[in-house]
Amino acid sequence: HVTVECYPDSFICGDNTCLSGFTRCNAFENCADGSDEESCQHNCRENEYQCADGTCMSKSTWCDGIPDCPDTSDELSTCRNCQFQC
Ligand SMILES: [Ca+2]
Ligand SMILES: [Ca+2]
Repeated sequence: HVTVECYPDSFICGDNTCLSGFTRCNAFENCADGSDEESCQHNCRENEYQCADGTCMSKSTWCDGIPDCPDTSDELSTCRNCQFQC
């Protein structure tokens, strides 16, 4: 297993991947196992992600190229999937 250097503010995924602290509870699964979003105080349903401002948005609106969150946080760099165009 690779030892990853973790900073004090890092979040460690269930698979020991180290992520920057800001990836935790940003309503996007950054860990391969999604553990960074598991113990968050989300009030959203299972099929929803949470915008940075707390608004719940359906996962289908995430990274679809159209800003749906009031703060457009559904279309930030966390959109790692090339769902439509790369
Ligand atoms: Ca996350
Ligand atoms: Ca969107």
